[in-house]
Amino acid sequence: MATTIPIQKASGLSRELLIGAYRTMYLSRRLDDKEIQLKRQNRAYFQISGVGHEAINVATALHLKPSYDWFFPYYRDRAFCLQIGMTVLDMLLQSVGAKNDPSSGGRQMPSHWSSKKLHIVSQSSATGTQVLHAVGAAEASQYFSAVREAAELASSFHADEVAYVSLGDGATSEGELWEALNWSANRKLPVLYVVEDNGYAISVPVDVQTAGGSISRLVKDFPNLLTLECDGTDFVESYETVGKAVEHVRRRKGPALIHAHVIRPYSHSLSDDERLYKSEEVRQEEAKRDPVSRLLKCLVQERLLTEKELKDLETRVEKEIRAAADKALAAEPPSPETVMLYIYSPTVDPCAERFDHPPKFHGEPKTMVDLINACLRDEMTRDPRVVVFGEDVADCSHEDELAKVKGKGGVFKVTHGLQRHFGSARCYNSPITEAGIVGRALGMALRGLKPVVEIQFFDYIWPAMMQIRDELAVMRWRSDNGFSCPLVIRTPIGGYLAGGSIYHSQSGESIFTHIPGLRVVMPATALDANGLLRTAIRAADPVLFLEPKHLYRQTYNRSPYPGPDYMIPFGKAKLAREGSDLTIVTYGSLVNRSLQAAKALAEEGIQAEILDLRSLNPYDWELISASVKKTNRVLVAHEDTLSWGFGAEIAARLGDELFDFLDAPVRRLAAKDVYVPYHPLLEDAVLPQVADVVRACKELAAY
Ligand SMILES: Cc1ncc(C[n+]2csc(CCOP(=O)(O)OP(=O)(O)O)c2C)c(N)n1
Repeated sequence: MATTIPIQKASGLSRELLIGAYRTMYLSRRLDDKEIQLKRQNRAYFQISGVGHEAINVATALHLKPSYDWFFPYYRDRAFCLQIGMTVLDMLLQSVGAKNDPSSGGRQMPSHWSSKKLHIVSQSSATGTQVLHAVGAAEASQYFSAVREAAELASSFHADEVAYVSLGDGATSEGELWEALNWSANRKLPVLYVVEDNGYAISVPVDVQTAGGSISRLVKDFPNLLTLECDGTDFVESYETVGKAVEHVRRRKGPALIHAHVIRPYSHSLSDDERLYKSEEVRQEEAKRDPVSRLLKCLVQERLLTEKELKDLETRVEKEIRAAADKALAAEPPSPETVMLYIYSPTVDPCAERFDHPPKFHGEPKTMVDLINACLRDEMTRDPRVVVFGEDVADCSHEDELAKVKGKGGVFKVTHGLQRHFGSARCYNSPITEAGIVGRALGMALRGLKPVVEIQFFDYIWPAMMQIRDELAVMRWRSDNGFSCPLVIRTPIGGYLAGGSIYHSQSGESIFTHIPGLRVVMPATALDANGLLRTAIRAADPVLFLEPKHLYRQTYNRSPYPGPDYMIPFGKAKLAREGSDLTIVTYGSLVNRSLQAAKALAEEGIQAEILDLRSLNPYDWELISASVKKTNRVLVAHEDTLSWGFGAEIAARLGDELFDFLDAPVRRLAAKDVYVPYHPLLEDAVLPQVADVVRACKELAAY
């Protein structure tokens, strides 16, 4: 950037617009100062400022429409959110963590704004995750344009709407941005990216962060992406730049990225001291580019604002902030009893009776793959908002080839025929981007679509972990029930296939059952897979649907098609076998192994009762309790590794709540604490076998 700072020229913009913009910028600055004061007085608990970003913020907001476009701002976007319609009081209520903080009800740090009405989507603190949500929101827009019946059901859709997302220069290093740019450019999605480059990510300068020190230089050759660069401290230049970008996006020419050079004259947050890594010279250079004083200088020089008008404006701003601060400081704090509210939907309970719908069987027995596919077909037929995407899930991406081939439909063929039947808008392939699949699905779900996405193998879910743990599962809770993102992640899981080895055989469900806000289910039969998947799709919260791939095509777990309304409520285990001597609490691939073991045990006079949990979060404590009270001996058996596993949780609770009913210690049978190896002899040694179940039960019975 040039070191000499040109004076802004207000030509072409109305006086009203310029003074209005200045007012918001000044208000934003003074509000930051007020929050800093409150933090120093220990009346707020955190502060992060938008200082230095005000010009590009306000310029951008002036080109966008509240309650019409969609906004995914980051924590420096105070001036943006004020211009879009949030109030000073809204912001200060979050600073003090008030009960009536409209963004989060006292759950999130300040500067994590949310407004359902304005379409400001709740943000996390994770740098970069939000870009995928914006792409998903834009993908929803494209979907609504293509699938009219879905658009008719949308709560808000406009053919030229824009999804705005902003991020810092540091956040551009996150993989999510590259996944987002790749997909949004390829699909010409209506996303407006604004990179607010203040030269530092906490203490790391941009030339260390980014190859060549310029994000716009790196991305300028993305097809369909309009890349523009501006001095984001110059309001007029910013306003003109954003105007061009927004026009490109509204006209559906593709996404646009604005690289706006701004400053961060205050420390990163009040927990940081920038003097530790920025010299006095650097700080003085930055101060010269202060966007608020630059615009003021322009207004004064061009005689758009008299001294008196300026004084009035400043007085009104101070008054507004003081009045809001008084209210915020007097506001009621949140009550501790409410802390568990809105982890899940308060109105749709997937354990309720309405999700208990009997089967109407017809046809020959079908495999689990067939009945999952049948459920997807039924649900896509019932609701045009159900959309399926993932890696290889389509039959054939190139439609002109579709008639000439049989179609792929997933590496396990679970989604076979969906693209051919419902069209490429409703079932399509995604790049290999697990974070992208989940993050985009989240953005679509926010807009009322019901994505059912596939992660090709459970072993590869990990890039999506940030999206699952920090975004998907948390959205409803952190926005105090303002936003929700109900969707289904289907993924094949587990081993027993021989040859799957480390990267195609992993289990790991307990890592996900540990996440509040995420439902986790794992069927063991074709019928249960069909009924549970339907419940998952019709429920109102995110569901991780784990499909033991070893069970996909077994003959012993087949079932006739149960009809298009068959549903099994979550949290209801199945009594897979009745017995009186001990209880095996199990699920997934261990259900059939336990049944086989029970036959052998019966020959020795031991009657094992087997509970197939089916649903892991929530799980059926009632049935477990009833069974244990009857048999007084329990084995928890699962395919996942032993230590810190799902069985540990059940065993702990049994010890805690049913100790008096136990005649033996609770036993666990699980995989060894190691990875699944390639050679079948090694795999067998790691995963629990029928003989292991028999042995564990005999020991338990003999105790
Ligand atoms: C994924 C993630 N990693 C690390 C952090 C900690 N952190 C918070 S802000 C920040 C720097 C972000 O820099 P930049 O994107 O340039 O934005 P700026 O704060 O400079 O406006 C970091 C590393 C985080 N919040 N999220």
